[in-house]
Amino acid sequence: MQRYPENPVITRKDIQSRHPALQDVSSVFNPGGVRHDGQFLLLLRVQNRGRETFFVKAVSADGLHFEISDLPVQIKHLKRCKHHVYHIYDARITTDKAGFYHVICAMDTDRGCFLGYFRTEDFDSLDFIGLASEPDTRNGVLLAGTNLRFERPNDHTGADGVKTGSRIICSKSNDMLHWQRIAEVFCGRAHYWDELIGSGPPPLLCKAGWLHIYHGVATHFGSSNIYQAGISLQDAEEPWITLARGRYNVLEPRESYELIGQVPNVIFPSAAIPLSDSPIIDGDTPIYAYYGAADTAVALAISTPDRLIAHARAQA
Ligand code: BMA
Repeated sequence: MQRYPENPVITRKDIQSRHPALQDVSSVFNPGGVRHDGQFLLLLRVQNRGRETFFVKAVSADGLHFEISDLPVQIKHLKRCKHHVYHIYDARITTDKAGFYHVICAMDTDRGCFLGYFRTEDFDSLDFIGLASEPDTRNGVLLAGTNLRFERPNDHTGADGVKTGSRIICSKSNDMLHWQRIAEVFCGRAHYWDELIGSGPPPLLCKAGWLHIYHGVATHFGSSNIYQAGISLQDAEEPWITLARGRYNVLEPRESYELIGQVPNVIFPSAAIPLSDSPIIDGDTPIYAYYGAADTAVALAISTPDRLIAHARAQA
């Protein structure tokens, strides 16, 4: 993946809002993203100095220069959630043929972290449809056009007490709310770059299969975990089958905006927008991958399915 030389593409200084809670914010990171009306659209995770979380919409014609809304995205019908909600964050977005968008977010509640399911047509507001996972689940990504998703149970507790996970699971649903886990996709590889794992952006269907960008965490360094991005290729028909998985990461923290910030050493890919509206993406189509850098800013790296899949297949 090639970093955009003028990274980061969005920083806290770009959040100029009319909303009283969004003055002089602390950070903007881990965006969801999709093509919308021929433009790049990002749903930014913005945190203020109260460490409260908001979504803010950003749109761009070229994927490099964004126009950012001056009001946060409204969350509608949140009363449908019976638990007390602290934070809604890390949106993953897919398009629907019916003309609306599916948005799956992590939701921190007084009963644990769930996946929440939202719908929208315009990203000015998100309709909360319901909690859509077992407790302690994050990184839910739909495989567009199927009734499948990947999710990551938080069944691993780190030395710092933080719940995380080392297995990506494929699950199935007929109503988007009730999901049945059907197969394990793959596990973390102890001692290497991807000990803990979670899906990044929703996988993209290419001729060779589903191109899956995921994050891997190396935990065996004394003072800090290292979050990196890597690639796997999943079978087009049975996406829980892994056809190839990169031995190396494709993006690791090296630049100062990735090394220094609220959480140092973090690359957290969360949106991958192809420069194509085709349901099956050609191998040479540019893919714009947006990621949270050090939980502080939004950065961009660009590649193509051919290059990423070649990386996943190369084992030496
Ligand atoms: C993960 C999530 C992400 C965050 C990342 C790095 O567990 O909490 O939202 O970006 O850690 O801190």
